[in-house]
Amino acid sequence: MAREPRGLAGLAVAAFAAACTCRSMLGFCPAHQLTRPAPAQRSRATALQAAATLYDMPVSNNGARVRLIIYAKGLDETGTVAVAPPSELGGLKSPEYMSLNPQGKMPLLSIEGGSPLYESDTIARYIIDAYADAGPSFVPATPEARALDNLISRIHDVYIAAIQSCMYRAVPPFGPFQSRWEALAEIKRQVGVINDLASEEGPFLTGSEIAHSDAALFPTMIFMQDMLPRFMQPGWEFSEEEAFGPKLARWWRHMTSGKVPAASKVLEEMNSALQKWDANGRYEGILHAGRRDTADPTIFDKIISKEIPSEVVYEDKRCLVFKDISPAAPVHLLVIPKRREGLTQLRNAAVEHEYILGHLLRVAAEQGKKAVGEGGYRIVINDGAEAAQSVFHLHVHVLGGRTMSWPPG
Ligand SMILES: N[C@@H](CCC(=O)N[C@@H](CS)C(=O)NCC(=O)O)C(=O)O
Repeated sequence: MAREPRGLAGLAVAAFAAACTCRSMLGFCPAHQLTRPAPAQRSRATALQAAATLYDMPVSNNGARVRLIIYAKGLDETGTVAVAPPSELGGLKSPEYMSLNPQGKMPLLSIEGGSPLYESDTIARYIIDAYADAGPSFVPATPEARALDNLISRIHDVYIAAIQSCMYRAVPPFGPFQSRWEALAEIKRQVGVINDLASEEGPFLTGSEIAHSDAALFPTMIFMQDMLPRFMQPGWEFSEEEAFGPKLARWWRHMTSGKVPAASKVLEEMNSALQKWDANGRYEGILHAGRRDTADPTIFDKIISKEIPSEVVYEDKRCLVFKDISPAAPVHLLVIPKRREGLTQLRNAAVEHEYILGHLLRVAAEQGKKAVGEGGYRIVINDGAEAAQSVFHLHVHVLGGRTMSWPPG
């Protein structure tokens, strides 16, 4: 049943809006930055007690999933559910917050007289259930549509939200992915999976009525429309139609048309927080977005694209191994990354290159063993012209088939 209005809407909204402007809103801050405000400054929204308080910040897509449902059901306007920043509880990693949500993440729903809830999926389902009579139900009408709703939400949670940090975090891992590029490609693939599943008729993902999966996916798509274009490069051109697929592009247009006021509100909240991320240089250091490999192409690009023929002995999605055209030993292979990612030289190596450096060495070892059998082989990486590096695209030499001297010349 919908709860009685408590008239706290103004306070709750004011607390949340004030939070939009504070520095801690500009990123997912470490706990020590989220200092507890003095009691006099604290919002009265929680003190005056709505039936529940959602602790969240505008930029949080996981929280926006719950906010969208709260807004569509009018629970904020009636003061039934207040929305407040985690700083009201001392910040995400404060003992008070952690005692309510041991994950130390947003969103958190504190329920008057009840146990706190965390994890956006659980909170969203609770709100849908507890306030079933307020506004749209968010529950599709048929078992098939409900199964589709659950499936889309789950794909979003397990395969997209889990790796979304590849779009905005400086360093890996991005969920199970060490490579930003591979994580981005996976996000794109999973968006395609959801596009294939989405209702043909629309305008929502499961049909004519808004459902939980719309609330789950929409905020993450706000991230995507803001962030994916930053990663544009040949072979990764961004357009809504191309990146989202035809059904999701049509759904996106509907959700952003103004015809779904709760979606418009979430869009505005998230976009204004994302603009601040941008203004604060969030993407400047991010590989493939603000920080790109702008060094000149080398002959290896043409070898990778097969414009120039080479004797390839091994290839996978990350690297190419081919015979050196002026061999310095009976066995002389070059192992190179297919994506240079700024690795013109080894000295540019950063945490985000660990996945490819490890991969190159493992493949070099495999190919070295294969080429020399029981004999020894030497791995060489020349860093800089003084060290005899001639092509400025990182490459690992595998040398063998003769006795080597030490030290190398
Ligand atoms: N699986 C969780 C994920 C929650 C999550 O990662 N929240 C982010 C904001 S969208 C957060 O609190 N990040 C801050 C941190 O991890 O310190 C959910 O769906 O609620």
